[in-house]
Amino acid sequence: MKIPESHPRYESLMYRQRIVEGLRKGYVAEAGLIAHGRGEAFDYLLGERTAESAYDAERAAVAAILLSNKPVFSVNGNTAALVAAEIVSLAKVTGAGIEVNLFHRTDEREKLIEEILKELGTEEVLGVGEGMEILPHIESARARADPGGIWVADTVLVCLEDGDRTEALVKMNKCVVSVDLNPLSRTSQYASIPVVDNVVRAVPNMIELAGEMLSWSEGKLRKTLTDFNEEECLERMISLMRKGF
Ligand code: PTJ
Repeated sequence: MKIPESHPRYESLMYRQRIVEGLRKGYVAEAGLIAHGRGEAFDYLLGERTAESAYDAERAAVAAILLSNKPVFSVNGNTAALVAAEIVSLAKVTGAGIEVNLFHRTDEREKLIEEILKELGTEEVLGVGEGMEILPHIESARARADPGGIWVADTVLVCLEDGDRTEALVKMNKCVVSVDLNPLSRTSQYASIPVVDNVVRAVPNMIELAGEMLSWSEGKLRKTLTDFNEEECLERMISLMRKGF
């Protein structure tokens, strides 16, 4: 479908179209359409822009990633459809690994997302095929963790997913950065750094922040991280949504 650029909701419709195309190509899950609609509703409540406290979380997330020995970014169907190129750029700037992790996992979807990430320049895409470790207390395919990736990572970026994996990863003493527009979701509630923002704004913001923060001293990065309080950040986001922007 061709969306006229003059349409007042052009951008939103374009992102919706990307999800639909991802479904047609076979790498977005059917449930990904429902998840996207839920995200759109939360984004309305934020005025479809990055709130100040979300930006603070994005800055803390970049500090955590830059301070990590082994950061890994997890990619699912919706994330691949919306921000594959941006995830690859952020991984390049920060030296992070990229791992495919799917809830509605099939070999075909996993391979298609691997191809997308490789075409964008990722040399090694983690999480694909056999030989994965299994995270404890998770019964879905989301439990898969690459023994050279998320399994041994100290910081993991997860976008648009439910909370059981975030909880398991935090219990394994990993720093979990989540990107989820719902501040009440289990993912946001359990994450070490909950970014309540649309992934299409959060990841580009983090690329820009990383460009600036790469030259920061370790002390300045540590201070940015310790100054961030996840509970306060979520309270601010919930209050913003209640009051209206
Ligand atoms: O590709 P798969 O098989 O791993 O499946 C991916 C989905 C998204 C289908 C799966 O993880 C899922 O069902 O997720 P949930 O439980 O619906 O959670 C998705 C969360 O992401 C919800 O809280 C949405 O509000 C939020 N969300 C949706 N779109 C965006 C978003 N958050 C940030 N940016 C968005 N664009």
